[in-house]
Amino acid sequence: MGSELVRVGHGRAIRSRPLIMGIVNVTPDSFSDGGQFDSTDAAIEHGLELIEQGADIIDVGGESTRPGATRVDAKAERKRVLPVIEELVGHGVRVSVDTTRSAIARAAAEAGAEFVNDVSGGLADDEMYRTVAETGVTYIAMHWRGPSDTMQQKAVYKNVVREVRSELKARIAELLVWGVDPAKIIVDPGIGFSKTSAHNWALLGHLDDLVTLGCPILVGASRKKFIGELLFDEEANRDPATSVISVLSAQAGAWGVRVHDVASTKAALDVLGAWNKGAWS
Ligand code: PMM
Repeated sequence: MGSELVRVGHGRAIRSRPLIMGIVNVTPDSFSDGGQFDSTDAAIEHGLELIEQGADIIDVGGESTRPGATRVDAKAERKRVLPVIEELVGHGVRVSVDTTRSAIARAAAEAGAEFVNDVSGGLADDEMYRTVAETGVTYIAMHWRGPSDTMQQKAVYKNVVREVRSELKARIAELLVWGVDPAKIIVDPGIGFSKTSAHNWALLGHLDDLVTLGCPILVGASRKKFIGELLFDEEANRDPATSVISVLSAQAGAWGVRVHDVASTKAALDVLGAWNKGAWS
């Protein structure tokens, strides 16, 4: 599952560069693309454009998970994501479906999606792990403590890194009980989900602690509010800041980064690759 391994200090091995997962939100209310790609054709076009720019995987989502967002019904979610997945798969694109619903995950897998990206880590749907085991998809379990409308009330930790690590470890253990192939489990700290800015930075600064869980790590920090808070702005400069986070995530051993601005992420990671090559040649 992935790119070449390279040597880093202290004998640790990381990938030469993490995979780039480009985001296609097929939602009219997405906080990050303003609903620009809310039609099927526009979403497909955007996905293909992100591939041109260097994305390795396209993550297709039909439900906004921004803090405070209310749920879209399953029928509407399916109608948004399936035609986009089918078309992208038809173009040979590696597709991930961003869903918490097992029925959507199953339909996406049957349409050729390689990954199920579940922001609830399986906690929102009792049938999710069975579906993952039966379909054989690669599963991304994100750290989650509850639905978007109330999640920020659960941003309470004594030691956020330790607690997120142990809650992810419990997800991995349960997936294994369901017979999911350990090589097909990826975990994600869930930046911004039941986390304050301080929690997000603590998790990013200790990503290497999560790497010791033994599963590939995906990082989804792109354009999130905590970056705007750091920079004292609402929108400007979040993309370059995201690229720096992607580079530092790569250095810490991340398997993948989930981003909106694929072109600048690719440029930043190419620089990192050349830098590392130069340092070790
Ligand atoms: N963040 C969002 C949606 N899906 N999936 C994973 N695995 N990790 C994330 O951090 C994540 C996600 C919310 O961000 P968006 O609305 O900009 O896509």
